[in-house]
Amino acid sequence: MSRPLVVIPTYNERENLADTVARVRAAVPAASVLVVDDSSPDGTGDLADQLAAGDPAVQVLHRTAKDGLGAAYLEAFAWALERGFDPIVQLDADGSHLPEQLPRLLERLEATDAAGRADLVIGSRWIPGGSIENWPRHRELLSRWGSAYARAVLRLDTRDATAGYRAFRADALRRIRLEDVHTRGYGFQVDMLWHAREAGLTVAEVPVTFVERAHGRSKMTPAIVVEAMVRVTAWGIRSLFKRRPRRAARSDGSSTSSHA
Ligand SMILES: Nc1nc2c(ncn2[C@@H]2O[C@H](COP(=O)(O)OP(=O)(O)OP(=O)(O)O)[C@@H](O)[C@H]2O)c(=O)[nH]1
Ligand SMILES: [Mg+2]
Repeated sequence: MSRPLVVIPTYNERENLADTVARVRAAVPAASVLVVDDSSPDGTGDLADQLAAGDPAVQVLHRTAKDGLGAAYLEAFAWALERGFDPIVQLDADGSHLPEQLPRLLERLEATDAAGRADLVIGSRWIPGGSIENWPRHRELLSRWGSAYARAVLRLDTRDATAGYRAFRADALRRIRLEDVHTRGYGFQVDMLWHAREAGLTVAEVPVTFVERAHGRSKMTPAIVVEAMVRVTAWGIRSLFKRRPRRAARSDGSSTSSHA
């Protein structure tokens, strides 16, 4: 893991992008940055091109239309894997994920000591030491409730199941069936976690401070929340059927149980 790539998806983040990219480069100078812009009307894509022109470690993927966070990340993952980057980090452009805390995620990903090897490290708000700053109460409740619901329905161990600050080993991303990840909005984070579990990956959490954006607007919409809820519920129902033990008759009259 010697070629870290930080993927920053953007939609109308002109006021935030330059600061976020500069802070990532300062926090982890070895890390390259890939900005994935969905043709932001505010010119974020042009700004990203200017940043790339001034720093060979910054590159830009321009997408033709706003197609959701999940679709942007999937294209970026394919791009990164093709080019041999490892590890691959997800980080919001809006300042909510502190670049200064990135070494914390990367160190945990590299640890092979008593803490155990992790395939995916999540920057978590909801474990001891994690926190939020200036987040409206309704957003905190939505996030906590969303995490609790996903944890219960999908039987996940992760405390912050909707967190978007993540670092993946490249080989772990290759083991996930990315072609089966279809969630466009923020449910993408849960979708990836669900597929990571299905792939047998080890997930670790480290505490982070999540800071409410100072500039620009959230892209969160009721449709995105509904998409996540409907999908999590459907996966939960599907997994109930999948996990039911199947009885297979043997010729000696006994039977075995297996889990799909
Ligand atoms: N490329 C791309 N990026 C997106 C899209 N939607 C959101 N983003 C980016 O994804 C990151 C997270 O989006 P935010 O709007 O901050 O969503 P959030 O952090 O869940 O919500 P807030 O707490 O309200 O900010 C930001 O960097 C956005 O610019 C999209 O459709 N395409
Ligand atoms: Mg945000």
